[in-house]
Amino acid sequence: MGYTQRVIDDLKERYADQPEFIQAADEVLTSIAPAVDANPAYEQAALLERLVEPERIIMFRVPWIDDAGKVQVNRGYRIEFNSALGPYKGGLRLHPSVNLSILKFLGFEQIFKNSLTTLPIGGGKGGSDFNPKGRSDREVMAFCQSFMTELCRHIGPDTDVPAGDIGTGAREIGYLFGQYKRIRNEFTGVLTGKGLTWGGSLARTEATGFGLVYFVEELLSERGESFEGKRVNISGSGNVAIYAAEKAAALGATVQTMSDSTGWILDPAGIDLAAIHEIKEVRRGRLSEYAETHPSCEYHEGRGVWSVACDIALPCATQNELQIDDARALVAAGCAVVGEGANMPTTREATDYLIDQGVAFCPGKASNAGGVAVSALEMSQNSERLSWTFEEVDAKLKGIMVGIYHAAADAAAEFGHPGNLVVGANIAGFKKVADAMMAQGIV
Ligand code: NDP
Ligand code: 2IT
Repeated sequence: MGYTQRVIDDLKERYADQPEFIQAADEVLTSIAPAVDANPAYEQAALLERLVEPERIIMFRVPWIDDAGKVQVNRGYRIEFNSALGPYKGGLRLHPSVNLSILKFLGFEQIFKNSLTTLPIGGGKGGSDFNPKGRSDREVMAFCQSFMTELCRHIGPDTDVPAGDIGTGAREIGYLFGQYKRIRNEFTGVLTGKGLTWGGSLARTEATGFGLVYFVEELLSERGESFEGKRVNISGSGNVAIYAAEKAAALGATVQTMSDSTGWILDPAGIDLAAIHEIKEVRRGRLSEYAETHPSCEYHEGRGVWSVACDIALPCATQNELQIDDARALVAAGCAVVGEGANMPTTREATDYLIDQGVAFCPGKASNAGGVAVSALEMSQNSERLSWTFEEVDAKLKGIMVGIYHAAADAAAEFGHPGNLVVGANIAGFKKVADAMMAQGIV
């Protein structure tokens, strides 16, 4: 049995209770096996055994007081996974489903994603099982202050730089930043996704969604195609989904669907994105409100965006939301491209099926890297105490996404899987991290 397979088997036994982490690690390790087996020095240095083990996991209690005066207790986490390429970098997820398995999968993916950006950032992730939904601003602030009171001992602009993810947006980053500054007495770029008047980067809000569309646009242009006239189905209606929809529509596509955790909408005429912005970003409401004011739209409870025929599918909500039956329905209806905006939204079975059927599949660690890439640009701007224009940041973002597409496509071809961007992204991301870890000794 080869070295890579032994590490996978050991991991499956050791972390049998962490299915999402095993899913992510198994996919990466399986696809980098040819690159690993070509270099026996990796095994001597136990490179893979070190790669799959976080450098540090911080777990802590987060007590706070709700509006009724009751003490609430949540669990807080930060996974400092790998610092070979730079300070740990990655978002904070606030969602009741958060646990160690989900954060380890996200932190592990982040290592390779951040490597692909070409920018100097290591991989990390964190969050809490706190649910911001339905909480008042004061409750969210109380939670964020308590969370940061502990987290601030472990992070810093040259150590670990968190950002947003599901449930963590501009409001939460503001409260977290305020508390860090108060305790540490430092105004530094310790978080990204900050407000534009206090150190945030222009285009960070748009970056993940825009970046996803730039990545798919490059793939299409290699085939002599574009977004013009394409039917695009999107899942989710949060930060990533909204700006993916905006850019796809700007490039001439019709965005037909969006969803939230309650239901989904189909508007064949093209979704009115100003209305979505108002409902989801301003009022923090439900998508069902869209249907009330848009008679051309259908609203359905539950899940279902992948049952609608489309040319391009962009899953932008959460992990394992595009499953084998969805993949079969998409292929049967002629979908040619799946671009992941979320992290690991497609199950392994569905991914393999889509690739097998000739669908151009863009894995999230490549296609959603635009968010963290602009976060790294925010760090640069904070270090030089300057702000770049929207156009400057957007142009850099586009260049980075086009570069990631070609790095993944080239690595796929080099290792005998032309067109397989899963293999290509994993190998291209891995090689840089592996080189750095080998150079830095046994740490
Ligand atoms: P948001 O919290 O802004 O939006 C998440 C969206 O997905 C919401 O519409 C939410 O519905 C829906 N959703 C979340 N969880 C579930 C669930 N369990 N079932 C059904 N729907 C769900 O998060 P983001 O847009 O920031 O993140 C979306 C995805 O993109 C995540 O996988 C994240 O890790 C990934 N990502 C985010 C980046 C960023 O910069 N923000 C960068 C790269 C990847 P509802 O409104 O009902 O909560
Ligand atoms: O999954 C991700 O890449 C993010 N949530 C963004 C991380 C970041 O540091 O901007």
